[in-house]
Amino acid sequence: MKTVFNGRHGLHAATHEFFRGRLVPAFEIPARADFVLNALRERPLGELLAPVDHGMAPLERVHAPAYLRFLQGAWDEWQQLGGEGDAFPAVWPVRTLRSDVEPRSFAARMGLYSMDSGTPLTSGSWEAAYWGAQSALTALDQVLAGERGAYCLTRPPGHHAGADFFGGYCFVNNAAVAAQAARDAGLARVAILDVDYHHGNGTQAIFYERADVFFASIHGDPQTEYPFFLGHADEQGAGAGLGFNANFPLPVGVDNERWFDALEQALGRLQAFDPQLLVVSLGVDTYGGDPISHFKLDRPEFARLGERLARLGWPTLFLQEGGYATEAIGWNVHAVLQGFAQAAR
Ligand code: SP5
Ligand code: ZN
Repeated sequence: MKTVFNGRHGLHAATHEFFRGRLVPAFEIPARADFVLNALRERPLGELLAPVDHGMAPLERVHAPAYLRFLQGAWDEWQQLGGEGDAFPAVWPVRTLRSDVEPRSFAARMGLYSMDSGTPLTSGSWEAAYWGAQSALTALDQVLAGERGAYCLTRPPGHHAGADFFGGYCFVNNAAVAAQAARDAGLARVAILDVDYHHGNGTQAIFYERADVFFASIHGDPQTEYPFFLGHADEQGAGAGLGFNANFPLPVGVDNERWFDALEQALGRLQAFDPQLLVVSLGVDTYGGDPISHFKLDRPEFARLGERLARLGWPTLFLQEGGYATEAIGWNVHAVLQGFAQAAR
């Protein structure tokens, strides 16, 4: 299985994030991708490719042009404002406030276009995120050309980013960009399976009213886990999309058999949908040793996940999302991909 590697991921490098009233060392750091790359170099699963530039159009199919313009210029504006260190939002247009008027103030637009204060924006965030989406599109090209599977190694991740907001360490929704590009390439039905520990609120929202992209997610219960405000089991889609969204929230500390039960339920829904492509939002923060999450998967379970997905028989695009036990994520991701590659043969 080929890997498309976003060689510019390191341009997004936050030093700190807010946690319980203070700045703590950032969890979503460049070393994450380096550990995955090292594992793939030590025990190669296929060629390593660089991203091909597909331009802005595929991003604009998913994200609001005004939001993309904001992201592109944000660092310069922050500098002009005299911002020191990474940029954080401090005010949000909740409920009774207006979000239909884009203020001139940069501080206000940081809030308008974000969902949390836990996602530092740095000097190279836009460039890293742009090339991340290009990497996802390049990996999709491999699958569209007939490869059984492909993997996109990138950061920052994407699944929390909505059509017009960043958050949860995410800026551009790579899974949504790839799924939409697959639709635009002529595939009628695309399934997205999100196995990151956190609910993929951005991806869900982008496709919520659509019947052509099925979103299924297994994640920590939003009653207690980030992103808190989406990801409940009663969210089944709306309008034409009713019945094309399926959430499987699980309690903190859930055992692995119950996680795999939820996987079977999610896959049953996807099988009924009969997709022509499977996009996997591959977060490995479900790992027992993850510092911010509370599931217990380990190396054998990651291999089992890969094998199980291969047995579905669908062209499959893996996109890197979360996973914060930095030194373990390389081999955790490798286990999923190797499990897939061995069973896909
Ligand atoms: C893509 C992805 O996995 N995003 C996750 C965003 C989670 N943001 C909230 C982080 C809360 C940090 N909690 C620290 C707990 C330290 N014991
Ligand atoms: Zn996550």
